[in-house]
Amino acid sequence: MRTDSSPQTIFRKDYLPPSYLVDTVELGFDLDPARTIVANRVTLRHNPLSKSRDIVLHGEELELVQLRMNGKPLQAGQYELNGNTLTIRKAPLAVVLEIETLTAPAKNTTLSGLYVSNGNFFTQCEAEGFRRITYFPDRPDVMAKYTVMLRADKALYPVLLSNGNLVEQGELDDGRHYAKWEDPFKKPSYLFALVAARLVCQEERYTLQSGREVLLQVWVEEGNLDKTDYAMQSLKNSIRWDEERFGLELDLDRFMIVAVGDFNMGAMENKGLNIFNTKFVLANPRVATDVDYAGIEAVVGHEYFHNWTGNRVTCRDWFQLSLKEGLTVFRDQEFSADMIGTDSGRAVTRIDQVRTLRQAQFPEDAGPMAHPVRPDSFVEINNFYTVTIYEKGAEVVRMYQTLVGRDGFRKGMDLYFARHDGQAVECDDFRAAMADANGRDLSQFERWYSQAGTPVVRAETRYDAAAKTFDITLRQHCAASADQQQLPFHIPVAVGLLGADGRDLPLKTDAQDRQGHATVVLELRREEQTFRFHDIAERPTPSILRDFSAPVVLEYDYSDAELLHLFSHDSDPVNRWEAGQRLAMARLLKLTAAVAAGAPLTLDDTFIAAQRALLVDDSLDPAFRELALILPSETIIAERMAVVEPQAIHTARQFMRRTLAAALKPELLAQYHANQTPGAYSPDALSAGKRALKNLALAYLLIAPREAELALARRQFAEAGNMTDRAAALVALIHSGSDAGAHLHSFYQDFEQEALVVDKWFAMQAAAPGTDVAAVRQLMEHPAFTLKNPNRARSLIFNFTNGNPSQFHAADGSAYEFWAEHVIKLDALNPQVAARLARSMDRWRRYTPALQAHMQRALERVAAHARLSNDVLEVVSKALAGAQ
Ligand code: B3K
Ligand code: ZN
Repeated sequence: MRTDSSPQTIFRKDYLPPSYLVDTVELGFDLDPARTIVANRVTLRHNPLSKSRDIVLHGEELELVQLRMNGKPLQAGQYELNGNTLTIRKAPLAVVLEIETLTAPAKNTTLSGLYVSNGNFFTQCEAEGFRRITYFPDRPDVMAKYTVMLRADKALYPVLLSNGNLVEQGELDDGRHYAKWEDPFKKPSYLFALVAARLVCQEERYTLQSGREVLLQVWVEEGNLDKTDYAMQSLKNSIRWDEERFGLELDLDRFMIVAVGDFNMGAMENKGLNIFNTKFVLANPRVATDVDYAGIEAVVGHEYFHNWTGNRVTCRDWFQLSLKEGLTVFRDQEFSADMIGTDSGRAVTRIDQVRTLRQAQFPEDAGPMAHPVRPDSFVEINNFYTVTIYEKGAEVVRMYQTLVGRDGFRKGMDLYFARHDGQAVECDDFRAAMADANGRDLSQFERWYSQAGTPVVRAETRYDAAAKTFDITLRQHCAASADQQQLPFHIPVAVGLLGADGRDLPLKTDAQDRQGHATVVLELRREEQTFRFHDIAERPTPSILRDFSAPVVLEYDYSDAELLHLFSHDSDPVNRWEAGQRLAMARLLKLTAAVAAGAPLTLDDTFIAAQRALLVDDSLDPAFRELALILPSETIIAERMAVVEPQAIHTARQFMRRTLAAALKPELLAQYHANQTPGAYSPDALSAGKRALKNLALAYLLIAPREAELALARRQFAEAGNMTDRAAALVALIHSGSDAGAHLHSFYQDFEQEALVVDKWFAMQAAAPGTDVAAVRQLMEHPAFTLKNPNRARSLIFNFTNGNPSQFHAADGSAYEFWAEHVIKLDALNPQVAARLARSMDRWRRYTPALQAHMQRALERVAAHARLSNDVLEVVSKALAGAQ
């Protein structure tokens, strides 16, 4: 909790190298939920790069018992304890500190540092949790070797784990035991971890390509041992993939994944001891959906890939966070795509990424918390684990690959590791490696790291029939932010041209390379540039920004005819999907305006026919068809409006869905039956795609259901052999408004022992259009609800505030009051989770004046609260201050 009233802003430009470096850390833990003793023996030496001879240690919520320097106890006057820093001035060049502190893990509800979850001990140190365990220079550029001794009651905590290798274990008096772990690699403190718990594991010996054998373990509570297969399989796939694609081998003899039910985010890449939210480990067909399976594969991969991108090469300071996160997201995206293995499967993953960017990152980049991929300042670093750092960061990394090719990208990665293994570096070092390995000038590319905001690229075209040339003029601009004038970005724009028959024309540009290809990557560097294509015999339809080659908004005045042409023929699946989204968006915006004006609503037959043709085109992947038929979300529509009217958007979108459902009923029914997946459940992409399309059809069929459709859903609910189908049927029933109560009840009865399924049960109710704030308050009274568990809090509250816009923005502002109340309540328990909830109000200035007034009042109520964390304070003060 904040002790003074003005939280400090930390600036990238103020970076100074650490005054002392740490060689070794020996930690001893006497674990006890109420009173854990931590003994820390750390050897430090002065850093020649620093002018200061002061040792600066961070510590939070610690009780200092003893402090010794080079064997002698330090008295009160020999060090300064100021808030959260302990300073020893004018220290000797070589220092051994022995520090004994006390902490109370059972009282730690922040889930940062050492805490207790369901009676077991876990840690979370990134970004600044290690200072809640012991006094330490808790910054990522201080890398040291760790030895850890754990002591705990053997009956209560039979399993004692930490980073690296187990070197010793044995019995102690009084029913206690110990385990000693040694991590052979230097690491920053944020990668430290321990687990002391009653857990069991699935384990396996696995042979690396080099022939070395490693031990892989997935640790869970006993009742969950039937849900670890997929995580183990994903881990093995990740290890193999990183060897094959990047030549990177697992550097440890032992690699552990541990699942915990109380966790602030998805998972954590602690060296050799990844700690995971149960949501990204536990799966079997009965409890997990296809989306859950895909999430497990991606997150297991992500954390494993951090072992090289993050752990072996880490960040100099937290402003460089995207150095490891953007790169590792890119790596996990490529891993998931390669696991599917087909071009159309790869495109489906790419479309999903574009949807996430538009749903979450573009709004963030246009709102009060906008920041560059490498921020210049922050108040609370935990607020910067954002979609910009992660997903836009991954887009920036992807652009290197688009610019230099797959082989060039690999060369850049090789050089990056050759130069920086074992170091804590900056985003610029990665860019330099990519540039140097490929002999490219990537200096302008730096702006992707330093400038916030989503660039808009406006395209215009000109066809000269006589000269047979086609010109594309691209003009870029990016709204200047409060403190930044934007300079042009270096933007790769992949382009193809379709002939009247729908086929790609072979391309001939002024550049000499890549002649005759179907797609070329134009490099836009100036504010405006024209690119010429030769030998174009007919006016083509341009397919611009193929594969979403840059995280920008593309504006081009497509006619409906051109969009329909692209929607039926584009060889690039991402742009084919995109054409459908453009067709839908134009209509949704008109319909929303009509709703607001009280005008009649209509939907043209051309659009319906295009949707029908796509739905029944069996030559297309079902997964692709499902994505192409999902209309832009209410949030994405809102981003396109000058003044957001959530109810009008909802009504318009529902009208379009209802109209499509009525017009396409026979086709939907046919697809429902054609895409069944009988037999044993498999999470593979083809089966998952079939289920997705089938369940989309079911959702449509239940918009205005008659008895026959209701019967379909009821039967699917009762007979489903997997959670994907069972949950989809239940959601369809809830949305249809018919007899959902009984089904919700029986679903709960069946799964009340499965925490992750109970989360789904709350989530599907929270996001249902019929659920108002009063219903949410009532759900909070349910015995299974608790604010203390982040997954549970998110399942109900976040799914309401972020996933149910027409109810969250109820005209009377009552849901904003609810929001304020729960930001404050959560903040007292867990500032990180509270600050995430606080972000639900980011875009408040874009709503109608009446809604804005309510939102401002709610924001002010939170801001005025006496005991706010820096986390929440930063978010709400930026929201109130921002001009956007
Ligand atoms: N690196 C962690 C995130 C830590 C978040 C701290 N608030 C998970 C990941 O990105 O892999
Ligand atoms: Zn990560």
